[in-house]
Amino acid sequence: MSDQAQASVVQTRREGDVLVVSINNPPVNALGQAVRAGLLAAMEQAEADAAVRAVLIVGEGKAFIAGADIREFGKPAMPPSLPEVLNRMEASDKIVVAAIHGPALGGGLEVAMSAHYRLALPAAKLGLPEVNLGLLPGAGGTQRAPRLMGVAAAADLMLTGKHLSAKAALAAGLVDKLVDGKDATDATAAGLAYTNELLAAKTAPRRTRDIEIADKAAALAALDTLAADTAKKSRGLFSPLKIVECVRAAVELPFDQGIAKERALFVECLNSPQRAGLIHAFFAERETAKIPEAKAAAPRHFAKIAVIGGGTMGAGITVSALDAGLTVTMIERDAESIARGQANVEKVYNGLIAKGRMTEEAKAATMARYTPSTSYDDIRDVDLVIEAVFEDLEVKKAVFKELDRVCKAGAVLATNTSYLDIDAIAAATLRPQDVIGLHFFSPANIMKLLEIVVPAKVAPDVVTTAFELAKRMKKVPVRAGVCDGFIGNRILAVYKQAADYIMEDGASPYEIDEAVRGFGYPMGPFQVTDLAGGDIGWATRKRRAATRDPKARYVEVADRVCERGWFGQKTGRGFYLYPQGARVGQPDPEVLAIVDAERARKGVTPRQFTPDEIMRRYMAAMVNEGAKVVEEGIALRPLDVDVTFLSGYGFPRFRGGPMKWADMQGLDKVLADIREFAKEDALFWKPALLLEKLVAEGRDFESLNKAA
Ligand code: 3H9
Repeated sequence: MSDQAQASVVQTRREGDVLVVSINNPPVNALGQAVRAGLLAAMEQAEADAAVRAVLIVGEGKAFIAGADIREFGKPAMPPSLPEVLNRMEASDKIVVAAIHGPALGGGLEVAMSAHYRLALPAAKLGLPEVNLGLLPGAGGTQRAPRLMGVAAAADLMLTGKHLSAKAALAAGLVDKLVDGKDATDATAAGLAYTNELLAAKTAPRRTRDIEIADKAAALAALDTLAADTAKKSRGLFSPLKIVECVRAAVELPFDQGIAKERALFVECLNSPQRAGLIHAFFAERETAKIPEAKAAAPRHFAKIAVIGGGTMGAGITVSALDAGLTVTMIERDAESIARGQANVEKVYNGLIAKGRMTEEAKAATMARYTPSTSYDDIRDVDLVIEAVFEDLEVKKAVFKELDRVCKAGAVLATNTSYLDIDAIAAATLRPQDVIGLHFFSPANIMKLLEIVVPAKVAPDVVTTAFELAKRMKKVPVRAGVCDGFIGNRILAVYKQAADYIMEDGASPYEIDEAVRGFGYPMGPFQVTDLAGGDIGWATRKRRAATRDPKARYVEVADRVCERGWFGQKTGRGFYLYPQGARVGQPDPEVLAIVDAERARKGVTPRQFTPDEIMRRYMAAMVNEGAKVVEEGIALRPLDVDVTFLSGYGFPRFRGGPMKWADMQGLDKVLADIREFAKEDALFWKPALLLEKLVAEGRDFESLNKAA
């Protein structure tokens, strides 16, 4: 970085006795090397100038400072380090004040805690969210936060990664003063006034490092409990326990030794594969909104929408839309169904009221934007329609014919199908350019993923409208092409099949679920089947039976289970037993007997699988189909596959997604596995051409993310 670039990201100017240091590194003032160097230079300048009596630190633009520059992690360290800059800042004999008007996160809050005094504007957000990136606060945050706000509150801030409002930060002792104002200019003015007040009162520097932690014995005992709790809750995550260790060091050790301990543990986190996975997930989730249509077409205006269908899905979508501030008309076929639809919507809000997370008044205000109807004529003026009726092509086509008849020109017509041919649905209208897929995941008001499925004839501004809707609903959108199952369900069908093969070849469903949980999933595939209802997959298998390749291996265990009426949790048994409505299932010897009988019928001699062998197959199937989905353009980039699985299928976030996982294993290793498995079943384990090509060229999936 040149001196000029440094000069431009950190600017200094004199205002009377105060050196105003403003950070101007869009978009979020991340603490890249040039900013760190600029801050250090500013402190040197202040110290060298006898006329400067105080330093005021402010951020330009929307943020104060959003933290370290995450893009630098994993690359060689570039001095000066942030801890070095901040120790220098804290040690200064001139008083240092931070004025915070926006996000002060991670390293950004660490800057503020190293200043001697802090003030906040109402829009400030303060937090130490490093844990979400597989890290811990590594620039003194683990040592300074407990001194400023107490051990328990600081540990909670670091373990949850939550953001505190300005008011909450004041109450917690993180800031000294709250002032009115909205932007960087107001922060500078308020910061100058406060600094001048401090100077007038001859206030001395007040260093966070010098604060004594109260009642150390009680704090240490609480930390023992917290460590045990964290070990239980953080399921396989590396950094949470390291955070607790750092907080313990803050209590037990002198400040400088605590900082040394923090540094050592920070570097361990930095070097962990979890950090790479989590940071990949952070950027990938922001990349999926970058789509080819975005450059060409602004979204269409929408405020009024219609949801067709008031079942679980329709009601969940309605709640999402209402929560996004939209006006919703729900259509059902008769009075009874629409009453049920409305009840489904109200049930969600009543649940929130029962938990104290919503008031009756807020519910009434929200429901005022909801209109139930049994007539399509009531949606003549809506801007956007989402159809969520029974999953049947003919039923959906009939709905779209109706929509074509009544909706105004330019209305966006979306279907929530999870696998049907959207081109065929679009062809049922005279306006295929307005028809798109919006695949929500159940429960639609909670699940983050939204697959935006782009049929052949759709207009670009309908695609951007769908992305805008996702943003308004706070969903994670992924652009997908049309095929059976789109990105997620198509890949799921394949690795589920791999799980079935492993089961028939010798592992029990319980061993497979355990291996998958051991990998970091909250549940294994057979538990998921039981939760979703075995009848759903059964219906899909029957639908596909006619087109199934007769040479393809087909495992009938799930069909045998369904034939007995064992559809999972809702029927009290499925692959597991759920006595008296239990949520957690117990292994069922009768299911094992079905598995044995199927093996015997097929002449399979069962063999042992270690958890590692199970996961090698499970993941190889997932990655291979993921590569095919990218190769065919169904997903724009490998990262779109990653985000689909992270946001919609419970894939462990710390592994970054299946494609990132494959990159970290080495694509050559994954391909070698597939080739080995292909010796048993060449039809199922056919390597994706894209995978073969990348391996031949010595490239990884990430190279495709970068090139896109
Ligand atoms: C840390 O601080 C470690 C230290 O303890 C120790 C150091 C030794 N770096 O989210 P948005 C980009 S770890 C680089 O869409 P919003 C982002 O990718 C850090 N880039 O906006 C996007 O780029 P693009 C701890 C960053 O308004 C653009 O900025 N801090 C960083 O919805 C806009 O972001 C965190 O974990 C970064 N740190 O939300 C905070 N942050 O336009 C992470 C953002 O090219 N950041 N970008 O797609 C956030 O939570 C949100 O970005 C924030 C703004 C709330 C700030």
